[in-house]
Amino acid sequence: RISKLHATDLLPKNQNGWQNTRDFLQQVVEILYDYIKEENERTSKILDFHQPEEMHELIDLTIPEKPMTLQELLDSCQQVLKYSVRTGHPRFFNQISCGLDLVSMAGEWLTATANTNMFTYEISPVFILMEKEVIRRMIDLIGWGPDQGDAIFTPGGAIANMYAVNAARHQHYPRVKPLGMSSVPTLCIFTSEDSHYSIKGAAAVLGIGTDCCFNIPTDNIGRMIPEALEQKIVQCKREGLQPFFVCATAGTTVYGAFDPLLKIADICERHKMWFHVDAAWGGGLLLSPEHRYKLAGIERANSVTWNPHKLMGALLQCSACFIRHDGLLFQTNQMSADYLFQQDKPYDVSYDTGDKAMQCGRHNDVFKLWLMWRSKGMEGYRRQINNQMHLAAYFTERIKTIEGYEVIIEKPEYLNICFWYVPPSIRHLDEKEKYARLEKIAPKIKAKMMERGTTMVGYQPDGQKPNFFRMIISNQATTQADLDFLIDEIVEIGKD
Ligand code: ABU
Repeated sequence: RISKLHATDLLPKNQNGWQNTRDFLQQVVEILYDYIKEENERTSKILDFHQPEEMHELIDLTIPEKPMTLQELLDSCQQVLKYSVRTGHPRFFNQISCGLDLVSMAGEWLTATANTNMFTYEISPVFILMEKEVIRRMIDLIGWGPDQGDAIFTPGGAIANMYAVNAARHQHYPRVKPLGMSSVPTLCIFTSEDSHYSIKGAAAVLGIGTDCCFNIPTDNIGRMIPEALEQKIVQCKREGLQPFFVCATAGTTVYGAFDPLLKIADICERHKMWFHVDAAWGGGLLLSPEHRYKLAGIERANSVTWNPHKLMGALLQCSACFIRHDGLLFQTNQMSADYLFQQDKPYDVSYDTGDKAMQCGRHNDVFKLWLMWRSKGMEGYRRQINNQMHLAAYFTERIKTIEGYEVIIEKPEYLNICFWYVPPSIRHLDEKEKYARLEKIAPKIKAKMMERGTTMVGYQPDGQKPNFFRMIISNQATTQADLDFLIDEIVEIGKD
């Protein structure tokens, strides 16, 4: 029946179209059910990889002149999912954000249906209050006082980091907002060489300049060296620059390292600088009483980035920037648009969050987090995160016992395990030759893995280190057997 119908046969165009609407949505949901079921079956493939030109042939992506039928739309939904990567598959280890939490997904469905904007209480009364509640809970976990802290949910951690740099600059140099950078001396900021590239990106966007974003060296497990930081700050001051911002990372992207927050906090205090912690990845550990010590000192931060779409497993996107000084987000970003933020509304307008944000329209990212968090409670998260830490330790120890595997960091601090796989044919080579050949091994194994569609794991080079795998264990569906599968698969593919 649906094959002859069009969108105009549905609500709201067709006021008698409730049955059609229900049938259509029911069928969409059936397609999603099938996808979810299949994604959770270990025998199903993670992806059906094709080169872009081939993919163009396989799937029609054109926008037509004439309306398509509902059946054609359903077929499109099916096709799109057929060629999508199953990021919730228990053997998907490719990204820091992976897994599909079904309660969070249900939250995202509701959010899409409610389809509202997070800039005013007027149009999002419940979600605004919910956001305040969740932000408060996260601030308590960071460890700020009851009267401290505010936050804004942002489109990803890179933007959250940019909010932090901007707030810091406004706190130190408020004249930049009206007058621009010509009103201040040359500013500079600091972050570790293993930190996320978005700090440099923020320097570029905010007019500080990438050359004035200094990368501080890290130790042998990827943590910023505090003495090197202080030396660089002193040198910059001597050269006439104005250091004002330090980013410490809690959970670096490649090695999962935690910078020494307490020592960095001391340096920032001594030099009267803003102390930011990029805990986009590591922030979730605050939910584990056993592992939160790795973030000791975060309570001294002036700002924190924390992405619940990473370790906490909220659906993409769910990121937030926390600022300890309440009111600063408003002061930094407020533009007072009269058409949205009228001051004579019939409620307390401090509940209108829009003027805290750089963006105007803002997606509701809190509902899926709130619903999921309620489904687990604090206890559920503690179990989930401790289990992932246990799996990471298992994986690390296991590969150390298998010929050909070489770990890069003997005892990783977190859920990133970086390693080489050295195939039998090059094991006998001297170190120099072996490392030269290794550059091509991880990409080759990964390409084969994608062709097989059985599992996925990322790789990258780092400085002098040739391409190595970066295993991420943040998918709550993953078990020990899935890790064993990956280990065997790499050995199997790596055979010459
Ligand atoms: N900050 C995004 C990290 C993406 C990834 O490494 O999976």
